[in-house]
Amino acid sequence: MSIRRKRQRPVTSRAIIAFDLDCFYASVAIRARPHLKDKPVVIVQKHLCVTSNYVARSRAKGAVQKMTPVSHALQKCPELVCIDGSDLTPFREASLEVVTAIRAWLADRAREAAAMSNTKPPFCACQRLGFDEVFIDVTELALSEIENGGAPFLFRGHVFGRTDDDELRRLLMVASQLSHQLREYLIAKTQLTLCAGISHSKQLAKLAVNMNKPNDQTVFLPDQSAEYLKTLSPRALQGFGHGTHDKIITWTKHNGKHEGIETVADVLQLFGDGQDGIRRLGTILGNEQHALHILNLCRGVDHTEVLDSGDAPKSISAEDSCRSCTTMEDVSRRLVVQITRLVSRLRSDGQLFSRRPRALSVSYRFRGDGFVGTSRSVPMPTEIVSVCCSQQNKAIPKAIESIKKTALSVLKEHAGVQEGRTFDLTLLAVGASNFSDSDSFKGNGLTTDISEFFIGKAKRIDSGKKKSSGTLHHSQTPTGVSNHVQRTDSKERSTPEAEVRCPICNSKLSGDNLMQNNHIDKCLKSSCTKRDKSAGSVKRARKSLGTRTLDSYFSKRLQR
Ligand code: TTP
Ligand code: MG
Repeated sequence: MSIRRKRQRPVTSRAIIAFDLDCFYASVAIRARPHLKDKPVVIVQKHLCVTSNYVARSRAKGAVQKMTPVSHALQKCPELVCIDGSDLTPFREASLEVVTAIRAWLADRAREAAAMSNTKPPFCACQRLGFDEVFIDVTELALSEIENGGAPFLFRGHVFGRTDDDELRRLLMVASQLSHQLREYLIAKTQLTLCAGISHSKQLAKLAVNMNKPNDQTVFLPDQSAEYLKTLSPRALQGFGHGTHDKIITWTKHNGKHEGIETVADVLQLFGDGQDGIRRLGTILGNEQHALHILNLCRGVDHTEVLDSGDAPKSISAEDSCRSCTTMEDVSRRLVVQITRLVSRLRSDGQLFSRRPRALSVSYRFRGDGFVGTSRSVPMPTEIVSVCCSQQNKAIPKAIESIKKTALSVLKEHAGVQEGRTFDLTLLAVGASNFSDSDSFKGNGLTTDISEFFIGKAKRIDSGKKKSSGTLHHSQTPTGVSNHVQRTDSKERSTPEAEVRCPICNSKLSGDNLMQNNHIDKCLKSSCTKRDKSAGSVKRARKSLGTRTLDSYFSKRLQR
């Protein structure tokens, strides 16, 4: 099954909602500690404030920006409550909870619309980006509400810009009503607030989301969007990341141009002269298609579709951005910690989605590489199968060892990181992707419970959508190594985690505890009796997936 795409309507008459949860990590942390509701709170990772609640933002008057050192923030606002955010588990779970609730609401609404018009339920593609952003294409649903005559033609929330297109205006009015109702539902269900942007493209919806924060929504009418975009920094455009920015700056310096690229207008000034500009930018970026996409974005043209990505993440990774890593001993130690984290997450993922990864990526960055790291993909060692599919504890040390061996050989072969060589790494990461069903491994005792089987089945339909779409870009060379260079500043942030969880007993450990005390081996031998929290979290996630997922699975089957 491929990712469902809608091409019936021109891209200029779509209705897309972008959601972004408010101060996400802080909201999740405060939800678990209601007494902190009115206190200024920051979430801390490696001595940096990765986010803060809006009380802190207003009290510290802009001094507690994201990524501010905690010491600095505390100087400005001594009453700050600092919460350690190094364990990403609660944020990951909350993110799944939100997206599951969104899907359930959309499915209900689509069923109601279908019942009224006696047609097929309209499809709303729902794409999660990172932990706290979701795009939804509500075009079909809004149209069907208009046809059913139940939708009021009124904007909900703020309106920015203008349009002379009456059909689009009506569509966005209904989309803003849907967005408002869905936000109300999510706030009631999850106690997390969120902002929404509504427009005819992902780009404009995403820009609108940030216009009125927190807990509010904005419709962006597109007629004069090109003029508005010109005044923005190009970094405000999704797709214009550090890598693109750095390459253009290097090129301008090299070519004696001193204009800089402060605004989108500057980029158009340099490359906006038709085919020549596209070719020039294509040479700089190493890809003409990407150049065309960037220039289109600068002009407010964005035809990218909302791809229904399912709930399961496309890739899972663990990374360590370190000040300096210069010895093989340190590389090995850091790899074991990251791989243990990865294995721990793959184990929970296997329980939830009945799947296993087929590709292992090893990413690294040397001092002086700026924000750009290099990533190599190789086939995942097969030992991971027993960890993900049959959940065998005793397979964990073997899998960690085997992944470490593979990662070390990638580092040696492609980055020259080996004994006797001088190097200085500032990032080491391992990731898993290219997931496939674990069906063929059911014989290993994977699923015995009937409900687990059906949830696994429903999930497998989603992962099937992804596979055949070809969105997994592991183009492997005959040696099994892909050569793409990856930006490491993507919105799917895998923020460095100070601690690691034991994949067996799930207790929190420091990297040293894991290595020096050989915790995993000890835990295996003493068949650790600590409560398996990962089993608890899987249970909770299943509960929040609820019967609706199963219902929609069955109703889809009945329609076929
Ligand atoms: P954002 O959506 O950028 O920020 P936010 O949700 O905290 O605040 P806002 O109300 O402005 O949307 O990022 C989502 C989460 O990602 C954020 O809560 C913390 C985390 N994060 C990092 O880990 N590293 C970062 O550099 C940033 C910016 C965020
Ligand atoms: Mg947010």
